[in-house]
Amino acid sequence: CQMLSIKRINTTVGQEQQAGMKEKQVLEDSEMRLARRDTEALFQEQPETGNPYLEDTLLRSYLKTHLPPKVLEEVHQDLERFGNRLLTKIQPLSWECELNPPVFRQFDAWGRRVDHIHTCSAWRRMKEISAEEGLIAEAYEKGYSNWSRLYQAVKLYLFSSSSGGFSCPLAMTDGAAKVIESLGIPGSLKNAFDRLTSRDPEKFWTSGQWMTERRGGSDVANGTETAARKQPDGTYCLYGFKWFTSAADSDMALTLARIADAEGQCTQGSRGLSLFFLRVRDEEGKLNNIQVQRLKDKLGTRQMATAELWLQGARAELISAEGRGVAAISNMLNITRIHNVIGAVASMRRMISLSRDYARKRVVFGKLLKDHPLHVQTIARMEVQARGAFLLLMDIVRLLGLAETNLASEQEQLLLRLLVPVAKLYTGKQASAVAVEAMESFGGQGYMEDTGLPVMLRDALVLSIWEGTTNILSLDVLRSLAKSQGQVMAVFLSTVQKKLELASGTEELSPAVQRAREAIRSLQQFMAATGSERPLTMELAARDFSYSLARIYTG
Ligand code: UCC
Repeated sequence: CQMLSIKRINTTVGQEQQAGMKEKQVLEDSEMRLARRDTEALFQEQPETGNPYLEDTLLRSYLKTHLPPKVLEEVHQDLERFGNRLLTKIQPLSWECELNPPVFRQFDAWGRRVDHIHTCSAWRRMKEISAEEGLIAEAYEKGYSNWSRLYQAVKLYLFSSSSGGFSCPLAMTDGAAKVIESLGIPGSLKNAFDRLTSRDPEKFWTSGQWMTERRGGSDVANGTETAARKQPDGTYCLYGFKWFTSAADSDMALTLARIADAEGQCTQGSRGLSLFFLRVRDEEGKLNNIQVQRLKDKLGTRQMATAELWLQGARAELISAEGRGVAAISNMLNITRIHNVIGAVASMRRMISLSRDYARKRVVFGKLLKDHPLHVQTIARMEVQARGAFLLLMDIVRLLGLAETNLASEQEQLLLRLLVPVAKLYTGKQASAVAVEAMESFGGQGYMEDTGLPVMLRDALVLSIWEGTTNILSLDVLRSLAKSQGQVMAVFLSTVQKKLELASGTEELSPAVQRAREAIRSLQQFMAATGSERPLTMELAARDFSYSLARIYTG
C-alpha cells in the first residue's frame, strides 16, 4: 500500500488512470495470494487429545483387571473427573509454566541481597492442585490399603505430562515423606510429614533432595563436601555448596553432610555421610543461612528452578544414624526413581497420543497418514514400547503398595528392590527414543517450538540422567544382586517362569513365550559363565544385563 501511494505522487491524469488499473490488478493478485495463504494455513490440523484417562484403554483395562470392584468404582469416578480437569484446566497452566520460567533476582533495587526466585502463578497453582488432588496424600492415607500406592501412581501418570514440570518437586516430596515415614515419623518431623502429605493447599509443602555437589552427582560417597557442625541445642549448622538442587523453591529439603568432630575433621567416604532435614526459609520467608548463587541453564525442565546453593550455616536436624546417610536417603531415591518411570511412561503416552491423532488428520500422498502402513508400523512400534513400560510400572507400584501395607512376601520385596533400578534405567532410554521417533512422525512440524513437541523431547531427555544415569543404575542392579547374595535373581527368574507358564496356555502367545524362554536361557548361561568370581566382567556387562532383565520382565 505504501509503495502504491508513493507512486501516485508524480503522475499526470492519464497516467493516473493507467496506474489505477494496474493498482486494481495488483490488489486482485494479492487478494488471490492471500486467499491461497488462508487455505494453506488451514491445511494442517492441530493434533489434539481428549480426557487422558478415558482415552487410555490400556490403563483402564489394567485397573479393571486388577482392582477390587468397589475400589475400581470409586477410583474410576475420580479419574474421569481428574481427566477432565487435566484437559480443561491443568494443560493450559502447563504451557504457561513453560512460557514463564522462574526468574532469579539476587539484589533488590537498593543493593540489598534478596536471592529471590520468582515463579509464575501457574507454577504456584500446580502446587495447590497437587494438594487438592492428593497426589502425595493418597499414598500415605492408604484409604484403599495396598491399592492406594497404585492409585496415586496412576494419578501422577495422568498428571505428569500436563504438570509443567511440577512432577519433579512432587517426586522429591513423595521421597521425603517416605523417608520420614520409614523413620517412624519422629515428633520433630511430624509437622513436616503432615504438610508433605496434606490435601490442604495452604498447608502443603514440597521438598527438595540436595545430593549433588561440585564433584558431581553420581559418586555421592566421595563427592559430598558439606560439613555439619553440632550446636549446643542438638541441631546442626551445615556448610557447603549444593551444586544442583532441583525445585529450589521447595519448602524443605533432605540433604547429606559429614558431621565434623571437635577438631573440625570429617570421616570421608560413604561411612561419613549422615542425613539431615532442613527448612529452606523461616516463617518470615527469610532464607535459612542459604545463598542462591544462580539458577541452572538447562536443556529442558526449564519450568522449574534448579539452583546452585551455598549453605552458610543452614540450621538442620540430623535424621539418620550417624554415617548411615546413604542407606537412609536410598528410601527417597527409590521413590524418586519410580516417579522417573512414571514420567517416562507418561511422556511416551502423550507423544504417541498426539502422533496417533495427527495420523488421523494429516493427508500426504493422497491419503491420511493412518492409511500408510509404514507410518502405522512406526507408531505401533512406539506403542509396544509404551505398553511394555506401562505394565512394568504398574507391577512395581503394585509391589510397592503391598510392601507398604506389610502384605508383601520377602520374595516380593526382593523383586521390588531389583525392578526399581531396572525400570528406571530402561524406561528412561525408551522415553528418549520414543520422543525422538514421535517428533519425526510430525515431519517438520515436530521440530517447531510453538507446537510444544520440542519441549516434550527436551524434558524426556533428562529421564535417563537425573536420579542416577543408566550406568549408575546398572551398577545399582549389581548392588542389589550382591547385597541379597543373588537372591533377587532367583526371585526374578521364578516370577518370570510363573508368568510364562500362565501365558503358555494361550496359543497366540506361544512364539512370545518361546522367545522369552530363550532370552532367560542365555541370561542364565551368561551368569553361569561369569559368576561372582568375575566382578569386572559383570561390571562391563551391567548395562546389557539390566536391559535383558527389563526386556524379559516386560515381555
Ligand atoms: O537430586 C537429583 C535431582 C532431583 C530431581 C529428581 C526429580 C525426579 C523426577 C521425576 C519425575 C518426572 S539427582 C541426584 C542423582 N544422584 C543419584 O541418584 C545418586 C546416584 N548414585 C548412586 O546411586 C550411588 O551409587 C550411591 C550414592 C547409592 C552410592 O553410594 P555408596 O555409599 O558408595 O554405596 P553403598 O556403600 O553400596 O551403599 C550404602 C548403603 C548400603 O546399605 P548397607 O550399608 O546396609 O549395606 C546399600 O545397600 O545404601 C544402600 N543402598 C540402597 N538400598 C544404596 N542404594 C540403594 C538403593 N537404591 N536401595 C536400597
